Amino acid sequence: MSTGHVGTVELLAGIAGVGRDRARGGYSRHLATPAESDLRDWFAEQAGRRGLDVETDRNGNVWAWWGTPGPDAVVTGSHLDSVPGGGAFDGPLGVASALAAVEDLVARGFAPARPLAVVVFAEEEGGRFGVPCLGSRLLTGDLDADRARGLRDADGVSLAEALTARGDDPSALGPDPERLARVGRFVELHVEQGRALDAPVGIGSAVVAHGRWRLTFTGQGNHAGTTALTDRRDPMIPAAATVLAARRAAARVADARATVGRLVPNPGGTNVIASSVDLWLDVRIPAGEPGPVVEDVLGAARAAADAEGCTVELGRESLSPAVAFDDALAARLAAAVPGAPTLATAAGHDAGVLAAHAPAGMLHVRNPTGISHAPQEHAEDDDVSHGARALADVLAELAR
Ligand code: HGY
Ligand code: MN
Ligand code: MN
Repeated sequence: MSTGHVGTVELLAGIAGVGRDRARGGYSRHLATPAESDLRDWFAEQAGRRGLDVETDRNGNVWAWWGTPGPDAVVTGSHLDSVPGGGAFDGPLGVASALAAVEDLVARGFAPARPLAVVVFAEEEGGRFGVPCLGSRLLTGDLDADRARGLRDADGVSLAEALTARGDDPSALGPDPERLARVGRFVELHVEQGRALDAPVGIGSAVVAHGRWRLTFTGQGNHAGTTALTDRRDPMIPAAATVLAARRAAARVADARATVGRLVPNPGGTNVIASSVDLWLDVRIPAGEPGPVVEDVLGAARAAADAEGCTVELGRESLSPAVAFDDALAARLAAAVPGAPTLATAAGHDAGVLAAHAPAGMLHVRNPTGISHAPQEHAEDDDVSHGARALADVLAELAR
């Protein structure tokens, strides 16, 4: 057990140097990389210092138990991986706050009446293998293990190969109903990722429907100088049209968001007409489903591809239905955190995956910049400490 109370701010400072991305700025902390390995080691050490028993499940999620693992457990936690060039708080704030909350409860002399655990879910962002909430979806069975094993990163390395390289057994991936059955309630604390929260802490009410689609445009690779415009089948042209079509399609639906943040030409030479271009479409719909917006974008993509003599293929990488968090749990969170406003989020979370399997809820901590998935993501020390105390109060309420 640690001697002094190490709060969330200090815990986050302890990992501030892990996974920095000098090229992009911010952090790039992805599954089965040295940065993630360092973060898992950090978590195991900090959890052990607080008297928690640490175990890693078949899907690479790390669980730190206060008491014997068992049914009706109160579970909190988040993720430690990031998007490429991400901020310091998305994920780690929830994990560090959970560790600080446990220490706070110990300092208060609290003894949980039921098992309590802090969990770190693997690859929540899908930053390396493309499917968000990889660890929690494998745990719940919402992601097929064979499909997961075959996911490939930007270098063509499969998840199975990456796990094998770090000494894990990819054949173990798959649903873990016994472990999932232990989760009585799950509460995730997370930095707010927009401008919706003007109080230190808010209570999550919902996660909007969202999904990711991959479009592959294929044309004819050729020389940028010797190929006349009339002889070209340049896949970059319909790809560019699709980026603009995504914005137009979203603008036609109330509060919808459609984004192309990743576009990869092949082979990617400055003096080379691409032979193919992959782009990824991220769609978020506060009311309804992403389908109509995706169809709108696909129609524009197909027309632009035809006009350029190219083909286009669409593949869905992930689809997360809208989630409304458990009302009874939200009411208990509100009682434990008096005066906290409630807010929905257009960001996906492991809590959204767990919500279909056990009562789940969220606490959000104010982000004064309103920016996330970028180095400017921020939370003030006072709000961070306020969030950790609120989480401790919530855990005391749920585990009493
Ligand atoms: O993409 C998201 O909404 C989350 O940050 N994974
Ligand atoms: Mn994120
Ligand atoms: Mn997150």
